[in-house]
Amino acid sequence: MADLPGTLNASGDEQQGLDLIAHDHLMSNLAATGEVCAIISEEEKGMATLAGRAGKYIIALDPLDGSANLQVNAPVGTIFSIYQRLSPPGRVVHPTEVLQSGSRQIAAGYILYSTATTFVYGTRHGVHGFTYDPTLNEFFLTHSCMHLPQVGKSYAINDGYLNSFPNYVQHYIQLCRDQGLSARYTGALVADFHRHLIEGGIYLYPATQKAPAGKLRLMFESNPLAFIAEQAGGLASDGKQPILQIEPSMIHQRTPLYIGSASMIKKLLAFAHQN
Ligand code: FBP
Repeated sequence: MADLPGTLNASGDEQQGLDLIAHDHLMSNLAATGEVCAIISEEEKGMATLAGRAGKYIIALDPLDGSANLQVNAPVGTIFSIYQRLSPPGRVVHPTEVLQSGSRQIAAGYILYSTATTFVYGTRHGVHGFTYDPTLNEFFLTHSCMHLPQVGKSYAINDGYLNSFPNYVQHYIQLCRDQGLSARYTGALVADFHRHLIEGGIYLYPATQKAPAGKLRLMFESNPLAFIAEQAGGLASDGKQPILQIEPSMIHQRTPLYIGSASMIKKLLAFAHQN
C-alpha cells in the first residue's frame, strides 16, 4: 500500500494525491492482465510481487512524472519499462530480478498528458506514437517509426541551478547560447523529451551539490527514456557511460541524465572528457 499524500515517497519527494491515485490505478490494471509478476514504482518503497506468479514480465513505473506541474496545469506524464523475468514463470520472483540494466528492457514507453494525450512506445523494432481522440475514446497512430533528429534547436535544463552544475555542463550551455539555441524547460522530463524526440534537442540534469548522484531515477525515468532515445537514433548518458549500461544496485537509485540528439550528446561528452 503506497503512502498517503503530503508524505514523502521512497525517493524523499513530496507525494501529490494524484501520484498515488495514478500508482494504484496502474498497479491494479497491470495486475489484472495476469502477464505481470512484479512491479517497482517510484511511489512504492520495495518490489510489489503480484498474486499471479505465472506472469512473465517485470514493470518499472513512474506513475506521474512532473507531478509538481499539476497545480499549475502544466504537462505531466507516465513512464514505464518492461523487462522479462529471470526466473521461470510460477517461481517466486527474487528481489534482484527487478535490478536489471536498461539494456535488458524489451520495451519502454510513456504517456504525455498535455494539449493532447500522446502514447509513445519503443521496442527493438522501432518507436511509434499514438494520439488519443476523446470523441472516439481511441488512440490513433500519428507518429510511426519515430527518429530523434541528430541536432535540435533547443536545450532543456534548470538554468537556476547552472552555477552548481559541473564546469563542462556550464561550458556546453554557453555553447548552446552562442549558437542561438532556445531554452525550453517544462518541469516535466517526459514533456521535454517528447519535444526533442520530434524536433531534436537535449535535456540535461547533472549532479549538483544538492543532488550529488543526480535527481532523476535510473529505473523509472532514465532507463525507459534512454531505451526509446537509442531505438530512435538518439543517445543517453550519465556523463561517463551510456545510461543503458549502468548496473542498478538499488530500486530508487538516481543518476545524472543527458539525453537527446546524438550529435549534441557527443558534443557535451567531448567537453566532459576535456574536463
Ligand atoms: P518527479 O518524477 O518527482 O516529478 O521528478 C522528476 C522531475 O519532475 C522531472 O520530470 C523534471 O524534469 C525535473 O524533476 C524537474 O526538477 P527541478 O524542479 O529540480 O528542475
